[in-house]
Amino acid sequence: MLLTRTLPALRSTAPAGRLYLRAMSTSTEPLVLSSRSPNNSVAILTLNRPKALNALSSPLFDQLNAELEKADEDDSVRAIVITGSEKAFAAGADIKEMKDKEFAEVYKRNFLGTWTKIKDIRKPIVGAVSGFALGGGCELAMSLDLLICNSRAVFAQPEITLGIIPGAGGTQRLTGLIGKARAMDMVLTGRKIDGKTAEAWGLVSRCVGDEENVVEEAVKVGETIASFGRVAVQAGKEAVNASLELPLDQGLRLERRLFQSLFATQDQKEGMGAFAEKRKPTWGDK
Ligand code: CO8
Repeated sequence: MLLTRTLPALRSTAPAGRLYLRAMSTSTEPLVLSSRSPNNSVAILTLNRPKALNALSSPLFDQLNAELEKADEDDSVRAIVITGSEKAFAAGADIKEMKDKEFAEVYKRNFLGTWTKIKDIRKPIVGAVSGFALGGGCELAMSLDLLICNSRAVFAQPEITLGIIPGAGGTQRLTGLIGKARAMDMVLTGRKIDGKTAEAWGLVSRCVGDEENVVEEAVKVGETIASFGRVAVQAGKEAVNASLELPLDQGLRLERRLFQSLFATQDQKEGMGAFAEKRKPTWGDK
């Protein structure tokens, strides 16, 4: 009886990627856990404030940024996965940290401004979302390159219920991804949507079923990306992200220049040569 009562509680705070983690979380552990995929090519960063449903406090975000920069500089890492627990990817910015702040202070200190650093990471980042991705949690997810969720995922921008609006992409990226009508619905009513709906609306790349482990799926995606040449992968990420910022003619010009510049790489010779010789390419990342 005791076991059946405690098991769901254990499940709900377990890291979504527990298969890959070296240790379970305790209060003395870092706010972001770092581990690797079995073949070492994918860095897995797990948000680790399970009791606060991974609320994104400033110290947590600072650690996340530091781990991302470390992974970006580490040549053995070719892709990054960010995940949370089964119950919560992240339930938003830390409301308790924010609630007494004043305009002048948050403006002068650019409160939460460091959230945009994630844009500077050159390696692809795959998000693995289970449970709540609310407010800043949904915005963090949307700032990643590719999102995998499960059917237990819940996405929402509930800021309106707190007397504020989204501040890190919940009106901008969200509208680009799901369109104005649905974005207005989510931003102005705080409507929650599940993983399947998020997939149907184009908020995530893939929604896996309950029987599948979302982190395993994300790592598989990361390992697929990791199996390709890093220069082309970086160029692909840069070109797709540029489409969010540039008018079409400029975006197409940038895409064409990046495409043409890849003919200066050994990997282009290797990739096309291997195809012609019917063999597997060996990427040199140059
Ligand atoms: N901040 C701080 N603590 C939180 C947060 C949060 N966002 N979410 C949950 N917690 C804490 C709870 O306070 C609680 O702590 P305690 O045990 O000490 O009381 C613990 O996590 C567990 O939460 P609940 O008991 O509420 O768990 P439930 O399963 O009953 O409910 C919910 C889960 C539905 C997720 C509920 O906790 C909830 O509604 N949370 C708040 C969600 C929310 O409103 N998020 C948006 C926050 S605002 C925001 O993200 C703005 C981002 C702007 C970024 C700008 C960058 C420039």
